[in-house]
Formats: sequence, structure tokens, C-alpha cells
Amino acid sequence: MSVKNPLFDLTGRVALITGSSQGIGFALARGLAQAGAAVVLNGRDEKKLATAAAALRTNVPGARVLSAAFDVTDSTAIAREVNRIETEFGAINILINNAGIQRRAPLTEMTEAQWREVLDTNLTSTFLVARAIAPRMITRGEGKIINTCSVMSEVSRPTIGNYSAAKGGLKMLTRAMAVEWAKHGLQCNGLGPGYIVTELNRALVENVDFNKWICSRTPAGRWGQPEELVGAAVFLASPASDFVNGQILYVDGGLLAAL
Ligand code: NAP
Ligand code: GCO
Repeated sequence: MSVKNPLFDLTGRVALITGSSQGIGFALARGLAQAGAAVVLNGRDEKKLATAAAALRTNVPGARVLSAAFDVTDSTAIAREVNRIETEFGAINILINNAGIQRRAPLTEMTEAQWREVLDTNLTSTFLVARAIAPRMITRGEGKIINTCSVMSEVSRPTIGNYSAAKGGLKMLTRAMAVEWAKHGLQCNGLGPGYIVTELNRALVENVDFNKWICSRTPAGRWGQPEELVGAAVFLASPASDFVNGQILYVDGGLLAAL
């Protein structure tokens, strides 16, 4: 007997997950689809998106899947695609601002381009996409916004000053959204992954010394897998979190609990 708890049931909901052609975003899209949501995949590369959408339809038979190729730093493209999604696919009930990049360098050697690209993609984009969708959610009196933060919203390490600044800002932008939009029936929260095995971290996973360090620094003694973030995302996207606002839910193997 398959038991579905209505608190975690996303049937009939439409979820846009930015940066979901691979990695964490794709895992979250698949998890929300398995919970019943219709999902909109996003990324800049249309071929990667098509491959991801096909895989998702195979993984989750019967799932409604739409691809929306746009750059989350391009406000014109965002407006165009949000209109298309809501016209062709349905009102967006759940927004996961997940797209993000890394450009590692010591601050004294970091180029302005490396700084700006990371802040634009990892922070400003969330403002731009949420600004396009939140007014529609406010009109409808409901909506779930989940921003993919990071343990770097709380701590940093050398060579990722741009990334840490962006993720720290994203924590506070999440709280700013919560305090402005909660009265309109929106719940805005953050998801804070620890070290997860994805393309973003390929160089770190393959670095023997870094791999050893992160496994010793993480109480669980290992890297996380993208699928291990799905439970927290479904919780934050579902009725189960209707009185949760402005929180960052860390899924980090205990990393932030440890000195
Ligand atoms: P990933 O495997 O590199 O995937 C990044 C995704 O974002 C891709 O689908 C990429 O597709 C998309 N993307 C990048 N720039 C974009 C843009 N300008 N517009 C639209 N889509 C864009 O990385 P990931 O590890 O899954 O990271 C996803 C999110 O989790 C990021 O915000 C990252 O900071 C955060 N995070 C990751 C970890 C970790 O350990 N991996 C931990 C904490 C937080 P295209 O290149 O085709 O656009
Ligand atoms: C790095 C990593 C981290 C992780 C993640 C940790 O260079 O240390 O890329 O930034 O990806 O953000 O939560």
C-alpha cells in the first residue's frame, strides 16, 4: 500500500527549478516530480536541458516536464520565459532559485569579472527571478520560494570569497523575502547543502588532499549526494512548511555543527 501524506504531496503544483539541467537542480526537480509536481527545468544550454528532460520523463513516468532555457542573469529573458511558462504550462507555485557557479581565486588575484559573474549568477539572479514571479504569487495569495544557499552562507575558506559573499547575501535576501512576503501567503526559505558531489566540485572531489580534508571536516565522514537534498526540498515546497519562513535548512552531514 503506497501511503501519501497530504502534508508532503505536491500533486497539481508547478515548480520552476533554475539550474536544473544537472547536479543538485536536476535531483531536486526529479524529487519534486516524484512528489507529484509538474516541473520546469532551466539552464542556458538547450541540448543539456533536452537530455535532462528526457531522463526525467524516463525516471518519473507520467511526470509533466517543461524545459525553459534562459540565463538567470538576463531580466528580459526571465520575463519572457516566466510569461511563457505561466501561459503554456501553469501558474508557478514553487520557485527554487538554484542556478550557481564557482570561480575560485585568492581575493588579491580575483578579477573583477570573476567577482561579478559569481555575484550575478549566485545572488542577483535570485532577486531578478523572484521579482518576476513573486508578484504573481502574491496575487494568488500563495507560493513557495526556496533559495539554494550553502554552508558558505555561514563560513568561508580561501579562494571562494566571491562565492561566500554571494551565499551570505543569499541567506539575508531569503530573510528579506520572508519578511516582506509572508503576509501574502508566501513561504521563503533557504536550502543549505554541505559538500555535494557535482560538476561544480569535480576538481575538489578528484583532489586527494581536499577529499581527505572534507571527509575529516564533515562529521558524517563523507561527501553528500544530490539526492540527499530532496527530502528537505520537498518539505520546504509542501504544505508541511506553511508556517516556516526565513529559515535556512542545512543538509551538510553535520559540518556546521563541528569546530
Ligand atoms: P552544477 O552541477 O555546476 O550545476 C549548475 C547548474 O546551473 C547547471 O544546470 C547550469 O546549467 C546552471 N546554470 C549555471 N549558470 C546559469 C545561468 N546563468 N543561468 C541559468 N542556469 C545556469 O552545480 P551544482 O553543484 O548542482 O550547484 C547548484 C547550486 O547548488 C548552486 O547554486 C551551488 O552554489 C549550490 N551549492 C552546491 C553545493 C555543492 O557542494 N555542489 C553545495 C552548496 C550549494 P548551464 O551551464 O547549462 O546554464
Ligand atoms: C568550494 C566548494 C563549496 C561547495 C559548497 C559547500 O570550493 O569550497 O565549491 O563552495 O560547493 O558551496 O556548501
